[in-house]
Amino acid sequence: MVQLAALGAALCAGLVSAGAYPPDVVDELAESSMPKLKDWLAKNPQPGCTYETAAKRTEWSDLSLDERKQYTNAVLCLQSKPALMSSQAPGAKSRFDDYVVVHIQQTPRNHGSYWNWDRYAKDPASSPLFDGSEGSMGGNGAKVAHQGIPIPGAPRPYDMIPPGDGGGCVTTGPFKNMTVNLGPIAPTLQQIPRNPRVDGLGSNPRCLRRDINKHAAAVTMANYTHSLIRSNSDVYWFQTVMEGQFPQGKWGVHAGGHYTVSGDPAGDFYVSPGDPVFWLHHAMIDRVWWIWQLQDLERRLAQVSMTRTMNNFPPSANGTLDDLSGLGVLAPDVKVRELMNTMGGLEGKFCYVYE
Ligand SMILES: *[C@@H]1O[C@H](CO)[C@@H](O)[C@H](O)[C@H]1NC(C)=O
Ligand SMILES: *[C@@H]1O[C@H](CO)[C@@H](O)[C@H](O)[C@H]1NC(C)=O
Ligand SMILES: *[C@@H]1O[C@H](CO)[C@@H](O)[C@H](O)[C@H]1NC(C)=O
Ligand SMILES: [Cu+2]
Repeated sequence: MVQLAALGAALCAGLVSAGAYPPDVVDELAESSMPKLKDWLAKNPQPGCTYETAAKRTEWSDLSLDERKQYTNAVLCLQSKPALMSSQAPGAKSRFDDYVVVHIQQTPRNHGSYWNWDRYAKDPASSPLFDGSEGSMGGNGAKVAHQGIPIPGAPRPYDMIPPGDGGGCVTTGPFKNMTVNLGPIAPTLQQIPRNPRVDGLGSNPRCLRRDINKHAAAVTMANYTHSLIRSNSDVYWFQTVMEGQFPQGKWGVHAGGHYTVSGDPAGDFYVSPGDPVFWLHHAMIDRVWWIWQLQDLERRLAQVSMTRTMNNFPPSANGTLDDLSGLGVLAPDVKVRELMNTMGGLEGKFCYVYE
């Protein structure tokens, strides 16, 4: 019903043609898991949040044109506000950049709308997300010759994602005039000017580049996401398969989504949030995690694994639910457990479902 209503709204806005995106297997799994969520809520009432009052996070192409423009205008607004972190990161020129700084600083140890990968996986460059229209998140980059994206540690032919048809500056859509300030740190394009600081936090103004890539998008089709959710009951394996098992030639849906955008900074492991579409990709990551939790909320709502450092380097203690997670000067530290419950975390400030 929810999907029908959303499709109806999009149809009335003249955005998508009837049946353009019928529910995929992951959407069906999410829909059929709602009774589990309602049962759990009945047994575990949450502070300040009920199924009826929960906000609904809506897929990009299910938003009306106006709603999409509100979203991209909000991003442009963040990009017009002064930075709070420019003393520690001279390259941070806006409030948007502040979030990129936090990600750069936290990469070695650890997001409204989302992007349902499957909808656009076959032809991402022509999709409502990247077609360059005013209702998109901006278009592909201009075509420039470049190599593909190397995947270190993967066997041939999975060691290189072939290039797409872009690679140059984005010239269409809401972010056509956007300036990228921070990074690069781990660029996947060769022509990116170097940052004046080794930590990537210096000022390095340049255009937003993309290389919308259908080869990477192919591993984000719904059957991959469905298998990820259904075949991994342990959070360690769920996380490991999601992030990719490169030595086995499996890119994973996480890397798949990042490299669907590619370019600069989206293709840069550290600086990727500097491309506004990062946030929609990571909202989908959150949605997939949420659907995974819904399969067994009693056990999965509060399951974490792995240590506090990436690949346990340098060696560190196991992460716990009481570890603090923060956004530097942007938000106070909170316990990880509060961030894992979308139905009442942070005393009910987190209260949302995905549709
Ligand atoms: C593009 O960016 C430049 C530099 O930030 C600015 O001066 C100009 O007004 C912008 N143009 C548009 C159409 O936003
Ligand atoms: C998903 O489907 C494609 C073909 O449509 C197939 O090549 C691929 O192996 C499938 N992936 C999984 C994880 O089932
Ligand atoms: C850390 O987690 C691993 C995997 O769950 C477990 O085997 C190990 O005993 C834990 N280490 C400590 C010190 O608790
Ligand atoms: Cu990511």
